[in-house]
This record gives sequence, structure tokens and C-alpha cells, in this order.
Amino acid sequence: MATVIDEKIISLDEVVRNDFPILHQQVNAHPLVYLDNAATTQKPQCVIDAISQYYSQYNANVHRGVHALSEKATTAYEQSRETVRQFINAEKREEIVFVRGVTEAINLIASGYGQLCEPGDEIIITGMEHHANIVPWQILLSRLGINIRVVPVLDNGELDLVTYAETLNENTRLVAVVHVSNAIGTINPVKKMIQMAHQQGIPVLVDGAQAAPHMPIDVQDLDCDYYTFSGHKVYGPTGIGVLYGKYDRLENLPVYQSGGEMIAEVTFEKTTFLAPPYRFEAGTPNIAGVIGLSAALNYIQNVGFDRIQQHEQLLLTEATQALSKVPGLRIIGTAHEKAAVISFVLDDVHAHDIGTILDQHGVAVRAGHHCAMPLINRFNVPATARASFAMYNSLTDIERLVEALLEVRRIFA
Ligand code: 7TS
Repeated sequence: MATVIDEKIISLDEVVRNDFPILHQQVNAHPLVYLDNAATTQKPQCVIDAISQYYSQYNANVHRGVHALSEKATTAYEQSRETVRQFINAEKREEIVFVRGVTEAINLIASGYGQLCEPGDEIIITGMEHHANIVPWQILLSRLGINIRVVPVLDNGELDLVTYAETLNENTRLVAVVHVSNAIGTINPVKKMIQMAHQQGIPVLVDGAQAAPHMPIDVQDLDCDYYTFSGHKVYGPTGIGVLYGKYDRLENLPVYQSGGEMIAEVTFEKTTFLAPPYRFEAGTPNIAGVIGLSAALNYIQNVGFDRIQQHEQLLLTEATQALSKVPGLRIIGTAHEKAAVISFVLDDVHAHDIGTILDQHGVAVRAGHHCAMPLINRFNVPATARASFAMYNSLTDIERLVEALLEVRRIFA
């Protein structure tokens, strides 16, 4: 990867594109235009190499062997925890728990709160949550008689903060809010929301699945109690993710899965657990995933969020303008602060038909409810097509998207 670029001459996609082998292929006889990055991002060669090197050179289990390979694997695993700590500016390495992804992180928290909550307690979520931040709370609700309160979404796709302020109350046990909407791209003012909750002593969990790839995260500045993101959306492997928790919060959270690796001492009568983060990492972890994630985060840091944000915001502006000129196209979600995620509907054409025709032109988008059914229902549409951008996308990709959409219109005219 080139490290020095002149922004005026070379745009970021030209610098990074060659690092992503998968992008250099034809799909349906067209060069691939990959615009499904909110679902998962592609992997740079350095991530693929890091995983391959682990398996070909030092594959061993961690934290147990005294032999050389195990020590090497353990060192790499724990160094990766430090890489994650720096990536989100956590205070301590011990505040970083490796999980399978955001879904598992929220299930872990919900399982813990399930033991801490009492009937009548309330969990606040918002109208733009991914199902991963709805369903685990609903399961608690049905089991424990707790209430879920939902902060409404305004017509432009922003949260109704007036209602949020009114919803916080002495029964609220936790606020669980998405940082960036996967379906419509809204960037929520989570720092302000955390301050408001903390004024009443209420902890906040932030779902950062769609924020971590696009903007620097500073958990100390946000002052969030918990933060989570998935590896595969930050150019890393699937099956690995991060749960950050303030150390004292983690210490007081009941354990989730149990078994090996997370214990201090076991007898048939009683088991004592290790301190965080290990008490939340039962069983053999996804060692290759952790090592791949660390390579991905280093890759992002080398490119730099200043460049990534500048490039993706340019793509967002250009794509918004270009799509707005497509007759019959309506963008869903027009918040002032957005990440480069654009959901849209086109005349009466079903989103799946849009997605299928775009695919015939080599353009990959997602179509449907984006695992955010309540939000899509809120906008009174059956489904949307969604173009979501990453650092390797280009202005040419936007042209190709628009050309293919014009073809959709011709077909359905
Ligand atoms: N939260 C948000 C905001 C998400 O976007 C996703 C995945 C998740 C949670 C769940 O993450 P996982 O890694 O545990 O699966 N979002 C999407 C999407 O928008 N299209 O496919 C997956």
C-alpha cells in the first residue's frame, strides 16, 4: 500500500484497491462494483496473510501450552487485544472482550442484565436498531416482565431526542443504542445521549457495527459503558468481534458462557471465575479471527480515518446527488449526519428486483429490510435497496450504479 499520496491527484480508492484481491474480478461479465459493505467488507491481502501465517506457522491453542507455538499464539492473541484497545482508546486491555460479533456481544450483555433486572425495569432502545439489538431484549421481556421503551425516529431518519429525554426514568436499567444505522446511515449523537443517561446514573451500550469502519471511536471520550463492533465490517474476518466494557461494569456483569478458559478453580461443589476479560471468553477462542482482526485494524490505522472519512463523505455527497437525479428514485433517510450508506426505493419496483438487475450489471447491493424491520415499516415501504460504501469505492462505482438503475427503469417502464 502506498503510504504517501497527493490527495489532489490520487483518490483513496486508487491507493487501496490493489490491496483487495477480490475486487479485481468480473461478475456477470462486468467488473465487480461492490456496494454491500454494510453487510460485510472485503479483506485486504494483509488480513488474508495474517490468518494464513497463523495456520501455516504457529497454530496452537492459547493460554495453556508451555511450548513454543502456544506461547507465540498467545502473544499474538494478547497483542491483538492491545491493538483493539488502541483502536477504540480504551483505558485498559482488560476492558476488551473477544466475542463472535455484535450479535453475541449484545446477547452477552442481555444475558447479564437478565440476571440483574427485576420486573418493571426498563431497557431503552431506538426505532432504528438492527434486530440484534431488539430480539435479545424481547426475550428478556417475555421471561422477566421487563419493559422495552423505544425512542421514535423522525421523518428525516434522526432520533427524537425530546422523547428520549422523557423516556429516561428511575426504572431505566440500560440504554442500548445504535451508533450508525445500518439501514439508512444516520449517525446518532451518542455522546450527548450518553451524557443524558449518565445524569440519571443509567449505563449505555452502543452498537458500533456500522460506526467502527467509518470513523475513529474513542470510548473514553464517548464515556459509553459498553461498545461493540464486528470484525467482518472493519475489513477483518467473520466470526470475531469486540465487546468493550468499563472495567468495573465488566466486573459486576454475570458471566455468559462457561467452561474452560474462564475459570480460576473448579471443584464439583463450586467454581470461581477469572477476572475480566477472560471470564467472558469461555472455551477455545477464535484465535485466527483475533489475529486477522488485529491486522485489519492496523491496516485501517495505516490508511488513516482522516482520509477514509474525507473519501467516504465525498462518495456519500456524490452518490446522493447522482441518485437524486434518477427519475422515480426516493432516498429513505436524510439525516444531517450520515455515514456512506444510502437506502432507496425506485418507483414501484420491488427492491429485490432492483438488486437482481443491478447484479446482472456486476453491481452488488443489498435489498430487503436490512435486519431492521421496524425501521423499514416506519417509512411505510416494503423494502429498500441499499448501497453502502467503503474506502475502496470510487466515483466510477457510483456512475455504474446509476447506469444500472436507469436500466432498471427501462426494464420496468
Ligand atoms: N448491529 C448493526 C448496526 C448491524 O449493522 C449489524 C449487521 C449487526 C448489529 C449484527 O452484526 P453481526 O456481525 O453480529 O451479524 N448488519 C448487517 C447488515 O446491515 N447487512 O448484513 C448484516
